[in-house]
Amino acid sequence: MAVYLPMIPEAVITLLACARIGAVHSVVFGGFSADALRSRIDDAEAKLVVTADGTYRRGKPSALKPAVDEALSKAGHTVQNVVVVKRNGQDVDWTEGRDHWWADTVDAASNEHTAVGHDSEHPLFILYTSGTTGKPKGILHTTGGYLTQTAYTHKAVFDLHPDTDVYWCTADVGWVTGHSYVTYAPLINGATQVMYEGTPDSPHQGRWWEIVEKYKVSILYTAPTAIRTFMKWGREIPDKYDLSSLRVLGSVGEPINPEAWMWYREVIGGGKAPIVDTWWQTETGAQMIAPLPGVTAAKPGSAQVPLPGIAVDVVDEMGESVPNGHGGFLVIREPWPAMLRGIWGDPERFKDTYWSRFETMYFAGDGAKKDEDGDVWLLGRVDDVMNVSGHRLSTTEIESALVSHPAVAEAAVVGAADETTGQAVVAFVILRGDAVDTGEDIVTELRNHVGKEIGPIAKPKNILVVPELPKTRSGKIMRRLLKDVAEGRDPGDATTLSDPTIMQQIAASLRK
Ligand code: 7RM
Repeated sequence: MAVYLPMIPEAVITLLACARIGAVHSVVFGGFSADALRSRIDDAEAKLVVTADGTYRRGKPSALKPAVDEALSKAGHTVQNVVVVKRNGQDVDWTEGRDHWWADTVDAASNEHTAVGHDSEHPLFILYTSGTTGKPKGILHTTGGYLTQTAYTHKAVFDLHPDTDVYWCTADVGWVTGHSYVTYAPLINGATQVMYEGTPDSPHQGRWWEIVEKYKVSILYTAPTAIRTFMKWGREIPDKYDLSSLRVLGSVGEPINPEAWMWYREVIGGGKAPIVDTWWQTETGAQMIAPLPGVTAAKPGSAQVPLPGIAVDVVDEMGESVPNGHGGFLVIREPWPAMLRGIWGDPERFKDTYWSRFETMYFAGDGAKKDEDGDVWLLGRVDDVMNVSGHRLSTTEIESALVSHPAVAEAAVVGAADETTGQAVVAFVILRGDAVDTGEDIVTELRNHVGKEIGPIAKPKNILVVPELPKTRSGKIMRRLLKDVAEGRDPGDATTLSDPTIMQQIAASLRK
């Protein structure tokens, strides 16, 4: 069953209703196109689509139903019914017999329903995630283990006290975080939670902090990209609100650089709320590496320790465990409850992607290092690891160095092919609003700054000042597109960007 909904309670209700009867759901993020929706409907052979007439974006109505109509306009699909939530009241086209209003369907149903019992390995959902090829992978999760690990980690990692906490995870239900930590875990644990449909800058840039103050949010779970955006907007904005209810702050989705970590802790957490940097993936289903608040002594920038029972390791090219102080590939040596059970309809790809790089180990696709204490530091996807003159350099490490300079708001680094050095470091930076772009001077200063922070080898060959960075709708920087620009190619497919015009903006600013 395909779900194409905005962040409204009906999204959570629909997922839980599926679980109750044993129907497999496949949520397609509301920002994805009609084509993306159709290919996911086809891949899973969905019979039903649940959608809404539309949603609101920055206070203005924004349609959803037309994309469903377009996706189903070409014959050959498996969909029999479409259920439509009336959300923004806009006009919709209607296919008699196929389309049904949510209110008509739900109001006519009985208030009583006995949950259908299932085997713990009964499929719960499929969620598509991008891989190294163009075709997204349908990650399959089942019921018992997935629910056990999401519920346990939610309670332990956020120190959840359901009777007193107000929990807010800002992830959209279209991503795995919105499945595990908005839909399933909080409801299993009886948490009181905030669900927010809007954007952080509408009607004003203090919106999130206004919500925290109003509902006395005590646990906030969000992504580093959001934190860096707030840093860019300035601390005057959160400083206007009473954030004293916050007691645990979570981070997920990408490495959090120490500067953003410190800002999150000081400005949002009042210098006292512990930060839990949680590493996990769509594939792992639930958190795998994270400090435990009140237990683990915090280290800004490190996800730190595997959760109890999780056998994480860092290995070298040969699959040998590396000693402390060394880097390599992140693997998981033993099965875990919420692990993916396969790629929908493609067992070969499942084996190739996760199980063929190292024998008997799950390969996560991430680079990592163990520090002298054995704590784990995530270094980004291994395809983001550069090799410059035989030196291994992490994009994340250089980005972090750039962002530690007061003039830089955000940075993305790519390794561009280079005749002499193999790869060369190319950095794209957004300057802070109050920093003046002095052209050459700032570039020289930033190169020297990286040289000082990491070493001369890490100095970017080129630093390009840009107005924005290309990001996916879940906030991950699309380095592939930046690599195209850095290597002088026309950037390829940019349709999964949250703002497809960004590549043109970058091109225009480089021409200047
Ligand atoms: C939950 C989620 C997974 C990829 C993963 C990493 C990166 C996620 C962290 C992180 C460093 C973190 N699922 N990633 N969390 N990197 N520190 N705390 O994001 O399937 O969409 O992405 O995200 O590269 O492999 S996901």
